[in-house]
Amino acid sequence: MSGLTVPNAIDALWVNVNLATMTDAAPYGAVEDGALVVAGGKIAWVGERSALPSEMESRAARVWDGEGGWITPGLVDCHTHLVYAGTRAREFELRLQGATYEEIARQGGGILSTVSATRQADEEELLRQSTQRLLSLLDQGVTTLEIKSGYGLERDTELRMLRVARRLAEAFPVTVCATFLGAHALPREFEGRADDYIAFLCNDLIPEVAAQGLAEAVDAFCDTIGFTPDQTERVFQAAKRHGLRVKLHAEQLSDQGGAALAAKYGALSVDHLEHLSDAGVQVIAESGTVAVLLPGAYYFLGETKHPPVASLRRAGVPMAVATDCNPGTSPAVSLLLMLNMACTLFRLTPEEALAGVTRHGARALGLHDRIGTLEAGKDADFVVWAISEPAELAYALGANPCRHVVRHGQVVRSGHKTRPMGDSKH
Ligand code: DI6
Ligand code: FE
Repeated sequence: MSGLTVPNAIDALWVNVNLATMTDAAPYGAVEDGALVVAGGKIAWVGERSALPSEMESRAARVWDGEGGWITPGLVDCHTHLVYAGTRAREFELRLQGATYEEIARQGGGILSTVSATRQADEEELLRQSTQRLLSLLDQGVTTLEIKSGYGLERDTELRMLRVARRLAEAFPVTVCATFLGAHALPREFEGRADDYIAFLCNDLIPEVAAQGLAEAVDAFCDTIGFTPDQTERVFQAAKRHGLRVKLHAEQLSDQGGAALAAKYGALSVDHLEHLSDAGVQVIAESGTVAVLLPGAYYFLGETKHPPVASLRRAGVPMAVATDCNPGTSPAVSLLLMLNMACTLFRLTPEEALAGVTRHGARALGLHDRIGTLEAGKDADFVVWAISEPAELAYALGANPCRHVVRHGQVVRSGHKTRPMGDSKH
């Protein structure tokens, strides 16, 4: 450890714990019997307990006992539509009676029914309903999430949704990346005039969102019931003009070549991808775009075609995993459950799934320099789990072994002191 500078003020030292650092070093970048040092909200040192510099230990204001569990980076949910009003339980019943998601959407239900409910909800009501979902994610170790607009489809409600996303970040210990998804569906007022709606987004709303600093990125739904690749491209061009990153709901229900289009615009991520072609895999592999897999939507819609995980893996495309938390296709408020589904439904390994909600999730938000792995210099965002091995996080169904959540060095949640799935070591 030559050349190591030890900060004068060490806020905390975590010991009696194993570390899944989630760096490239397989498996899990694991360090058994590790130590993690926090100073000024950052990770100051991480490694084997036996290699911990003695000054780090002597200067620590507080020593925390990890009780033999595991620390992972704080979880990143890189694709959510968490801010909305109402539910779509009735639509769920209709689908179980045989109606398809597309049929319901074409009859004016689906996304548009959430648009009606969200337009009617004032900012406080929207904040209240969204908070409930957020708390459930935070309880399971999420420290960063993305939130999209897209249930307003007109100025005031779109801006309101984005403001609520910002307010959630102020009210709770979580980092929020906000994404403008005005091109989610065509509002009734623009029926038959999709190009006019796209022009309104490009000329009016995207500039205003950018000027108010309400979003970091712009997303669109490029599909048969969404927008065409041409319309999507116009949205991307407007985003570029206003300094916003892009991402895309691509190849969810059909192959529109959306992923390749997004890659051309330097997209942070392309998301869903059930219908992604081999050519599409090659293009995103070359652009460094993250593939975001959303097993909740696949499961909830009863899809049978799954994303080309083997090809993505072979091509070295980073794969993230997220909840897609939304009222229509993935009413999911558990990122841990998505880990399990990514493994059982899409055949990711538990290690890939965990990388999908840490290292690659961070990359999908452009935050990989700050979060996503346990490395000195990164934000001290991490979770202490009551588990015997990291694969337990993907293995358990509906368990929550989260013992402590730490954000920017502070313990912001504690609980669940038992090993809910049993303990192989005792
Ligand atoms: N694809 C989805 O799965 C969500 N949006 C999208 O473009 C669904 C949104 C909804 O049905 O409310
Ligand atoms: Fe989505």
